[in-house]
Amino acid sequence: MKNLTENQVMKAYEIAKEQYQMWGIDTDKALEKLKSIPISMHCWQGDDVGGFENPDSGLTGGIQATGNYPGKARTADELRDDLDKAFSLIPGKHRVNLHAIYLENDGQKVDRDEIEPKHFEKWAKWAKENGLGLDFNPTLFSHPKADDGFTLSHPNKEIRDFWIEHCKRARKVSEYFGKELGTPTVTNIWIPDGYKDVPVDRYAPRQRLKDSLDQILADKIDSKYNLDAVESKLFGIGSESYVVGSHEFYMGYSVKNNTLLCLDAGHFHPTEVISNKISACMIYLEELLLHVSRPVRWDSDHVVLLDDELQAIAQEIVRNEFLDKVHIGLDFFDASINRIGAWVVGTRNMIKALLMALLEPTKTLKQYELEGNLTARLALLEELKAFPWQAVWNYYCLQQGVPMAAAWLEDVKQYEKEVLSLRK
Ligand code: RNT
Ligand code: ZN
Repeated sequence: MKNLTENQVMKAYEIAKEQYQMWGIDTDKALEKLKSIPISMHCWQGDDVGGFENPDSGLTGGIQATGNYPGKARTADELRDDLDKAFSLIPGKHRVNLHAIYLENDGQKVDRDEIEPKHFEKWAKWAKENGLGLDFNPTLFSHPKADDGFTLSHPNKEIRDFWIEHCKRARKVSEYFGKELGTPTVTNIWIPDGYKDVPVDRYAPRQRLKDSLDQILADKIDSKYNLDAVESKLFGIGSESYVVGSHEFYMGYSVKNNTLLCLDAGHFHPTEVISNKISACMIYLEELLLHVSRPVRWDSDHVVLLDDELQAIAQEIVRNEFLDKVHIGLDFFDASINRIGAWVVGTRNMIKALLMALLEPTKTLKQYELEGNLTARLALLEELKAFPWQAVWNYYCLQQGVPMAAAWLEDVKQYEKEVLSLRK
């Protein structure tokens, strides 16, 4: 594969820069801004949401990674190597989103209600060395105590208490990360709780969930170190008829308790989009967490494409100046392709979408809209689709020292040959 030369990229950038200037856009400023936006890259694309708690435990909780592409990470060291590789192909400085099942237990059995910061020391050390922030999730699935589909809303108090303890400890791990790394860790609670078939009592499980969350959040942690988020869902495999933690449930909970709300792109009806929810939620909430994902007919967690919805998500964040308030996390897991390739495609797409939004003459567009000049609004939005944002993107990659255009694919192929293919 032939790649662009530095000279070609510089020439194209100069022309693009002038073209954007005509609309009052400073491309250098846009790139300065872009550099400061962290994407929280989810570790679980690297091993199909397996984790290292127990090599034999399978993924449960109504989510599914399909495919058996060879070379998935089998240990935390391998996963960190793979993340390093992926980050070497992605421009900017970012974050890693961990789950509690990614602990390092040195061969000891450490149950979920026993996790401690010490089980995540290597992650913190690695993140510090690499200038990465960390985010965290208690894991309320893939465990015998979640096998009947209920955790924090379980009718049995003992089981609820087990999961409450797990979540409390997860927040302590987050606090530890936040202190170590000097950037707050977002702790996101997602539970699989729900019924396959039509329930009789929809209210009591929600009362129990509220009570459990209240207990978890009762331990106050400085927001310098930890921010709490709650993630809603519409349905899952095995919870088709009823999900306890629905959107209305968590929207109410987050507003009342001043937590973040997590909007996952795959957790709504197929024609609903989270891009249209951001501004509505931000009227009532201080901050949001996004799980940028791509549902294909269902909550399938495909690698995100640079499609209309991804661009709309980025536009909503940029146009409304929510960059400091909307935490951008990714959530997809495709086991049918090279997992590093999946990270690189999805994360680069998120960054591209943000770049396109930063290169928009938003002021002019808003002015047209206010004046009722909807023809001009439509015309300019359409013209922008053919603006040379990709010249700015290639220049950004050059500036950040990562491969331009599709050249990263060579690195992934090489890594597959030298590292991944040796994992049997
Ligand atoms: C599941 C949720 C949740 C998980 C991760 C692994 O439907 O989207 O965020 O994907 O926690
Ligand atoms: Zn999610």
